[in-house]
Amino acid sequence: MKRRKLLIVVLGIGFLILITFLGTSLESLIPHPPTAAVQVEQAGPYQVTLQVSPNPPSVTNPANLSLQVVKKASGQLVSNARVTLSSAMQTMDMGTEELVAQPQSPGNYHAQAHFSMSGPWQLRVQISETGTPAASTTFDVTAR
Ligand SMILES: [Cu+2]
Repeated sequence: MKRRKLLIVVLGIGFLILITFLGTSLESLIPHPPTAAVQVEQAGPYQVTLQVSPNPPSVTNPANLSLQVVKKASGQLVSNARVTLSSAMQTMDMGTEELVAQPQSPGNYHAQAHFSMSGPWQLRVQISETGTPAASTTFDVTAR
């Protein structure tokens, strides 16, 4: 009787390990459809348009990220903001890459990010203007 209980416990633990393993490997096997090349998100008082080029970004080369920042209320281009980006893979901990986007033309900022593995990534964009609290939002970017 005691042996039987032990067997059940061992089988139970084995089953849990198997399920966890399957869950993890399935997550990396399931193809994620590419996200849109142009995406729009709201961040506090701002509206942020992200353009990823090429899309989907390739794992071998850095992708160009263009961001346009406008005031939600007025549609006015926001030119003197500090725009920082951080990218992290959604399905595993591969660390976080932090970047500062460089101003290009009024309201437009540019950065290059390397999505070094195929799958879903999350890109956090933070916008701060002097005298205004920083606002942030996230974009999903699927790399291939
Ligand atoms: Cu990864």
